[in-house]
Amino acid sequence: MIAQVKEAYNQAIFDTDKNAALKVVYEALQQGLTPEEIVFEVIVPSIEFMSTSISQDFGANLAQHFMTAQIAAQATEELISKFKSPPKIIGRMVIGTSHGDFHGLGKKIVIGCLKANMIEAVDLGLNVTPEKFVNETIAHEAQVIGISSMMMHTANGKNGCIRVREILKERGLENKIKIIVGGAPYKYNHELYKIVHADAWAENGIEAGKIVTKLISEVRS
Ligand code: B12
Repeated sequence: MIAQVKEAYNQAIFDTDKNAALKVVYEALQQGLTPEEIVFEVIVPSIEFMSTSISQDFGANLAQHFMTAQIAAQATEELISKFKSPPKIIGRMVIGTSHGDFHGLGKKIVIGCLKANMIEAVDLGLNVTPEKFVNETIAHEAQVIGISSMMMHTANGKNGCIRVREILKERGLENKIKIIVGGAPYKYNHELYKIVHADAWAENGIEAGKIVTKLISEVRS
């Protein structure tokens, strides 16, 4: 049965049909699949599946990528409350776009993928100052700061990651909080994350889920 559920769910995602995808999830529950099975055997694999099989055409790609993450986030949130034993949330990350940057789509996708990886994501929104990144990380007791930048000057400018790193140093928080960056400029220059003094970068939401999991375990060890 799980194979049919997977197929129906992936088809709905491919059609960017959120209602159809959620209907598949609810029907699967009624047919006796557990919430755990649906999250870990249908929803999470579908994120991987879509990332490798969707069209290379930018417009279609964006819509499918976006919907995959949004539906995954919504369905996962609803199903988590039905888990037999509460799932282990492995850690927390605050995420926002850097100061001066109003490109928010990539960030939303990353948040969806983090949630499906049992990482709490606190969305700080757009145009976030370095001070706010650090203050909110402390307030939410997060282990990781995620900074999304879609323009070169918001990635390597002095109001972005570089300043966030300086503030962490000034406050003696360097070993307690890790920084991960992402967005178009980092795709063009894979070494840019080092230049802006981040700990890591990720090319997409799926990679972000894996790398943030690793960063959280480094902070906690
Ligand atoms: C859509 C778009 C817009 C929309 C944004 C809508 C919105 N609500 O987000 C609008 C129309 C508002 C816009 C405005 C502008 N834009 Co614009 N925009 C784009 C465009 C076409 C796509 C961006 C996008 O959404 N991509 C889709 C998402 C899914 O991909 P993504 O963001 O890369 O995210 C993925 C990864 O990068 C990664 N990721 C992203 N963030 C993070 C964060 C972390 C922590 C991690 C780990 C991973 C990660 O995971 C994501 C999911 O897989 C790009 C071109 C491009 N191809 O990138 C130009 C682009 C980014 N824009 C550009 C420009 C110049 C502008 C404007 C200045 C235009 C103008 N003259 O007004 C303004 C700037 C506004 C501002 N101050 O921010 C330039 C930047 C050039 C540069 N080198 O600096 C680009 C590259 C276009 C170009 N080739 O010239 N834009």
